Amino acid sequence: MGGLHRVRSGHDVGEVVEILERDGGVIVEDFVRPDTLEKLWTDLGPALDDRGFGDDWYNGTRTRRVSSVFARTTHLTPVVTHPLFLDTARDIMQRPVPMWIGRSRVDMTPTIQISGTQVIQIHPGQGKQPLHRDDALHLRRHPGPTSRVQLMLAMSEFTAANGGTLVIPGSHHWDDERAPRTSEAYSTEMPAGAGLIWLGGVYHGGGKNTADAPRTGLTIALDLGNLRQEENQYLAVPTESVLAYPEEVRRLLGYDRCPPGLGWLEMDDPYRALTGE
Ligand SMILES: O=C(O)CCC(=O)C(=O)O
Ligand SMILES: [Fe+2]
Repeated sequence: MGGLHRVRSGHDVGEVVEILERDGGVIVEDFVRPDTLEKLWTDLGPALDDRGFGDDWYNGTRTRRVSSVFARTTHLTPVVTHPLFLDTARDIMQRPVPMWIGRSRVDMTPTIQISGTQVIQIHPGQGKQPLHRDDALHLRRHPGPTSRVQLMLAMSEFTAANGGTLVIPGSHHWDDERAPRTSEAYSTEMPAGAGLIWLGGVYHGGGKNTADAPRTGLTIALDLGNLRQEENQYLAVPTESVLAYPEEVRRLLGYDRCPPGLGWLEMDDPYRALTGE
């Protein structure tokens, strides 16, 4: 299998779901408009400049990482609600789960939620990150149902030389015994404003930067609503920042209930407490 398939923003959601389920990833060439990207740079760039390099081999010692992204900018709605990200994630993860409650046979459809957010800036001299599956955070077994769909928005151009994300297409189909090899991985090459979407079971990792300028990506992970959020969004994003977003995004940030009954407050929808209704 070659590198990942490339589509444009208006591509049919159902077809992109098929591509994701088959290959584990896809590249959307024109994921955000230039003005959105510019606003994201204005809000997030200074925080990156102030941030020191990481201090461990996994997160990178020539890599700057800034989290709590929804607290730092109000311009993520077109990113997180992009149909080829959110609608495909809903389609892939919000599959009804049948159960008996007494003598009633009912289907429960889980919610999805924003889990981890980060701006990742890989500087020249950073070596490649070990290939890994991000759904390992939830100790998922493979192959199995997808519990994560993730976005990497290119805030700058991604190339093979500057650390474009390494991806092994189709590796979400592998079992837990098969080890990933770098020789099987493809570098994600995409212009600024493009997006890589991949499933949590796909082996991937940050690439090695042998170029002369940093590579900057913004990642947002959507997880099944019955799993713990990777990043603690309740503490990361102050209430006033949550309220700067529309209802759909507020619910994705965790102010929602996952059927049949996770996340309630006083046995009610936590969204009501957020908005003071
Ligand atoms: O920076 C990248 O391209 C990927 C980073 C990554 O996969 C991670 O930190 O989990
Ligand atoms: Fe990762």
